[in-house]
Amino acid sequence: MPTPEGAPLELVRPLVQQACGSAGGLCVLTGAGMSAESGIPTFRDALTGHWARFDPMQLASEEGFRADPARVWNWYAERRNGVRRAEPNAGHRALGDFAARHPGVLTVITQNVDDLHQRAGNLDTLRLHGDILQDRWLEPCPRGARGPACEPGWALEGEPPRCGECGNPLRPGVVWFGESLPLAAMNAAERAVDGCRLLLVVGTSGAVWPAAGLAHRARRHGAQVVIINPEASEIDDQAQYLLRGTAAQVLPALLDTTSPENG
Ligand code: BV8
Repeated sequence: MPTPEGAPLELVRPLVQQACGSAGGLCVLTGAGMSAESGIPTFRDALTGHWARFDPMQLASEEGFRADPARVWNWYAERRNGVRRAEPNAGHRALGDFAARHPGVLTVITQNVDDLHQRAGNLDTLRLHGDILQDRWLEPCPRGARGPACEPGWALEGEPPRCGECGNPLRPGVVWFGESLPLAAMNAAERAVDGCRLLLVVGTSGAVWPAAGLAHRARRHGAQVVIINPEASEIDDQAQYLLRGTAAQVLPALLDTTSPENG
């Protein structure tokens, strides 16, 4: 497959083969572009139609939620329905199949809040920005101080649903801008890129930190970095190879040829 910019696949396939030779040899960092061919708009494209008037950073922030809880709740409700309707694409499936053929070799790290990697078989995907299908209370549950906290499922209907006892609203279980990432996932992601031989960066603009810094970190630890994206990204300078194609096109072509015996 010709890649107008950067190396043809033929130059990158041997790197995948080499990475198959060691535990944790291959890391994949994905962004919204990974799910675009599953019909989930990328973060920048998520603002279509009614939402085009809003700034994503504003909607995906505690400040934005407090300013207009119903508006933010409904934006997430629309995105959730999109995730439930979506199916993993050939890119997700190639990663799931690879993990099955090469146990212990692959670590998938995602910025995405959908569950398509898990549905494609990568159940141990490290989720840096949370899960859009999970809810949690905005404030810590006051009951929690002296006993079991209220279950999010007990919330009374509403936009957003609220605790019938104290009015505490539910919020989506995602990481909003200005909020720190889940420590366990971020530490595991850093350990994974420190120890890998090859990092594939798929479908991210590289604009959001600290996730984007994982490419720099992998490079600093001697890994080869390959970017798969039809467009230029803000971290192209970290890559030895740029593959100008889509996730569902390039990942099967890159991964489906690797077999356990030639690992
Ligand atoms: C934090 C969940 C600590 C919510 C998300 C350092 C420098 C500058 C800024 C900062 C910095 N450190 C921190 C910041 C601030 C901020 C940040 O990065 N701002 C940027 C935007 C300037 N970071 C934070 O706030 C982070 N937290 O730092 O905490 C802290 C805590 C307290 C006080 C101080 C510090 C939290 C960041 C996480 C925010 N939550 N998501 C939700 O989804 O609603 S981020 C969200 O946006 C997504 O999860 C994703 O990560 C990101 C979007 O980026 P991409 O995934 O790359 O998607 P995008 O649409 O941009 O691009 C799509 C790409 O795909 C394109 O390149 C396109 O060409 C390509 N593509 C399209 N189709 C395809 C394709 N590729 C392949 N195949 C295709 N078919």
